[in-house]
Amino acid sequence: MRTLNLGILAHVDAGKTTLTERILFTAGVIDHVGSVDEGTTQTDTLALERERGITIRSAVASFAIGDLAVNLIDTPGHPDFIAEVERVLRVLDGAILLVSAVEGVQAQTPLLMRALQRLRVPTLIFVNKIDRSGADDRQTVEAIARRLTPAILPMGSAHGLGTRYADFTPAGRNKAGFRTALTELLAETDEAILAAYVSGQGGSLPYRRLRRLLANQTRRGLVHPIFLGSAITGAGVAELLIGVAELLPAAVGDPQGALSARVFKIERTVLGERVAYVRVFSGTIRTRDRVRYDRGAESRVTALSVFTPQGAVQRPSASAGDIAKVSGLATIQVGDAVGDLPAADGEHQFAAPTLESVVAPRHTADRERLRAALAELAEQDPLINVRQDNARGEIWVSLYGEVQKQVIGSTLAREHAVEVDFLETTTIHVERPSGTGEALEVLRAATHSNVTGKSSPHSTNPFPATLGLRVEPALVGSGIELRLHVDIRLVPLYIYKTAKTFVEEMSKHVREALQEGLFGWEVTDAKVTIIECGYRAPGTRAGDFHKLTSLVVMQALERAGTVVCEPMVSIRIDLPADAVRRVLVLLARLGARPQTPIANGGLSEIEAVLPAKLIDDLRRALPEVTGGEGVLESRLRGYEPVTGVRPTRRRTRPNPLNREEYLMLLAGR
Ligand SMILES: Nc1nc2c(ncn2[C@@H]2O[C@H](COP(=O)(O)OP(=O)(O)OP(=O)(O)O)[C@@H](O)[C@H]2O)c(=O)[nH]1
Ligand SMILES: [Mg+2]
Repeated sequence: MRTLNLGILAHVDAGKTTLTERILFTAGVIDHVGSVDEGTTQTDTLALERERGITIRSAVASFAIGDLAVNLIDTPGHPDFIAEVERVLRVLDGAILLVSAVEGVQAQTPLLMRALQRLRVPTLIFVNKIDRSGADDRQTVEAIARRLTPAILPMGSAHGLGTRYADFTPAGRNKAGFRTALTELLAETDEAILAAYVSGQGGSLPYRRLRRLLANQTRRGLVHPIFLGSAITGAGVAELLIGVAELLPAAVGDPQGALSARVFKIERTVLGERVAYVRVFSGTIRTRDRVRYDRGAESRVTALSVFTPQGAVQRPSASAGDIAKVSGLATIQVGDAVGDLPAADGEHQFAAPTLESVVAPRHTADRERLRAALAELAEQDPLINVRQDNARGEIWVSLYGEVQKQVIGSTLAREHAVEVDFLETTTIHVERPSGTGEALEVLRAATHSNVTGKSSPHSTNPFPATLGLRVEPALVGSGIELRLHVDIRLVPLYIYKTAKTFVEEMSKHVREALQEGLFGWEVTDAKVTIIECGYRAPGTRAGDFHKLTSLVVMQALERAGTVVCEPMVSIRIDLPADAVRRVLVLLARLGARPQTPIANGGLSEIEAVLPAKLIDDLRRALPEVTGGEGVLESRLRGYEPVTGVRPTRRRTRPNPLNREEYLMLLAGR
């Protein structure tokens, strides 16, 4: 049996969970359709999801279409849970992107589409809610063409829109308009079709060949067939499923090959045991196998269940294409690669959280339990980036927004019995080097050993190693890169074996030290070069290079100087033309940089850039100046230097720039 791992993605409330439920019903997996509003669906199973009527965690449900087994992954649409979508994106063979026929393309929709396109995930579009009043198929399809991709093809037509009789009729070979649209779309990317089309022979191309080519190009992520329907009434859903089977690719991968798999979700059982949701790309994973995963870890699989239309069923093994729940991998984390898969490249499809907050237990006696509970939440969602300020006894977490904060609060209370308060939520800034700086710590001269590199009798360097680093600005978005610029003979190969391992280890130390820059913010977009190196063999140990790195890199950074940057958002406001002036005045007052408004009939569109911290002010002020008609969309654009006072963040660890104190603390440990 072939398998397809299929994600459902959309802006919040577009109907993903409802469609999942309807698909399971249509495919015969359930004989009663649950409802989001009543909290009875197959995939919104957390108590919090059921109460709030929103999806928080991704969930898997399986069904079969003929000989095709489909694992459906329902994802959250709320922007606070975008990290969950990111993890799912890496394990998909195909996707359905939902767009509501009433609300149209919404803020998250283009973001999701771009991510799907970047990762070349073959994607069908489903225009949902055609039964709801206000549904408009023409406008929705036009918005998709304009804002998502022009490479689309409606696979039929909707009628009875806005009523519960709304339905979808698929187009076939005899529908002249469809055939022409299909030929034109394929001609965009297929030479032979293009040639036939321009010579006027397009009409004589066999229909079956066109359909085959359509499937081909959809599987390559080049075109996006559109289906229309209603998850509530079921209209168009059977046709969508036929489309899934015809147009999306099944998983490829050799069950006999080397094991490679990825974890996209982690759960804990009631007994506290970690369960990893694993997508197998190649090979087979078996109970009692020892498997390797990231951070050099290896554990034995103690139990395993595979997703099937009957639910997750206990099995001795899972093979290429399967999604399995795997127990026994004690230190596994979400996102980990298992077996031969290269570790995640660290490249993110969506922006990281821009807020952070102190979490405090309501009862001081709960402090330890809170730490443990947050560590558990972090293994499911590392982006919350739990940081501890030991000196002050504070714990910080990074957040996307208010809803995520509430969800973390409720989860801690319910699942861990810890009541917490979130104190002062603030914007996360970053620091970038503003110039170039170098620093050097030289190994103290010793008489009887074998010394490479520089040494000096006057050095106050407490560690038996020499290290010189240069810090300089790098391209925006490039992160931190470490290079080696010394003679290979100066590299302590007796500790690190190869220069590559040395650079990898030093890279970790540099990143760790740059977690807190001159103003306390994480340093990014920096190029760091090792310009001096030396050791005393034997005697110098890996730990010496580790400790020395913080000292040297911070000195170099101090000489380079840094700029503090804040998150900026790009916004787009759709508004009545007569409100344009008032909105421009409002934007100017907020210090936004607007572009020239674009008029479009009686409507206008303004795009602008402004600091993320002002988006709530804008959202609050907009209804008044647009008579309630303004529609605001925003997305994180990147970080830009702050103007005025540079905000600082309290350090949570000793500052290597206070040399005495830093060394005393190290010695004390
Ligand atoms: N009329 C109508 N309502 C729908 C349809 N699909 C979903 N809804 C309603 O829209 C609301 C949101 O549906 P969900 O299925 O929870 O949407 P979702 O995309 O899963 O939402 P999140 O997971 O929170 O992002 C619910 O009240 C559904 O009943 C539809 O086709 N027609
Ligand atoms: Mg949902």
